Amino acid sequence: MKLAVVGATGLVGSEILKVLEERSFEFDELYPVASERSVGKTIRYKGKDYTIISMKDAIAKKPDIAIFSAGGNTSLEWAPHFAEAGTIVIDNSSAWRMSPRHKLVVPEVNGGVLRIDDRIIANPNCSTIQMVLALAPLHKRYRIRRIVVSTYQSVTGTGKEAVDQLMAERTGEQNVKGPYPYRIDLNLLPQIDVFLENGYTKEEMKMVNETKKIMGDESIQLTATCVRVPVMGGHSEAVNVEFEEDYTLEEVRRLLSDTPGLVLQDDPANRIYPMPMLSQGRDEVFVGRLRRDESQPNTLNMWIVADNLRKGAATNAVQIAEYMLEHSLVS
Ligand code: 2RA
Repeated sequence: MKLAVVGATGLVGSEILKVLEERSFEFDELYPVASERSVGKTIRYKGKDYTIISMKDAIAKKPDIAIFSAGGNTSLEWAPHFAEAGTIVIDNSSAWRMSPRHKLVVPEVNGGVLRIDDRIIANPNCSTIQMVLALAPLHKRYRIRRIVVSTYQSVTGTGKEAVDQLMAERTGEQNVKGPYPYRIDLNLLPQIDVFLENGYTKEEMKMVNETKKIMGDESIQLTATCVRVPVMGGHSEAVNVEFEEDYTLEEVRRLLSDTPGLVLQDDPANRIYPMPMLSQGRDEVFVGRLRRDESQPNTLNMWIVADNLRKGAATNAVQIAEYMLEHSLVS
């Protein structure tokens, strides 16, 4: 099995390599791919140096699977060339997520949609992944009518330059230049990605549209407010979810506890609840602060936290690759 990692030197690309190593993902050849300026440099994997190669060289090697984390434009330009060579592309960008011809997958939720002829598979947005993993078992049992979500998203979601901006501001540097238009330390930004005509940001509409596609239910109503906060360990989300049917908190706890990949951290009396610093470096999605919304029937409040670089990106992408291999979908 030949594996390419495209964008191997980026924040998510590096996490993909870390996850592959931790999960002892088996392959015969590993091709790290990055921009021309990185070609010829090396990355270290399991104590061995691997030379970074160009896109063209990687395509020529006809990898079985290529995990992309190189941005939407790069994916739009190069993923089809890998696919034509027979490679299964698992792409972390938003380029293919809402394409009707491409699958958008969280393996534990809708892995069953994957087929042997899938060539470009989209990895959902990090803030979507953690929410749908927690909501899928509840949707199956009670049918979701409407979701109201507010997110508190780590600077790692923007990338290395954002982390550098936060750290520089935190050490007292003045007039720090970085991807954010304002200071992020001791501040928060009610904007992630660009604003659209309807007043929402692209990030907020990703949550609306991707959730419906992954859950396979266009009837789910969803509104989102996505906020950037000066946090490192992961994304947090306050979710208010209205069901068609009523529920009991006891059954909700059991359904969540029984879901692979979910960890219930819900003992407020002892200050046990999910926090980004507890999720950093972990692959699970953490759920807590479960309580009935007493302002309207059949409605539940939840707090959902996950490392956006792990389950929100690298781990979910690797799990899609594992799913394809485990179900003999790699020809
Ligand atoms: C963010 N979800 O957090 C977006 C992209 N990673 O910035």
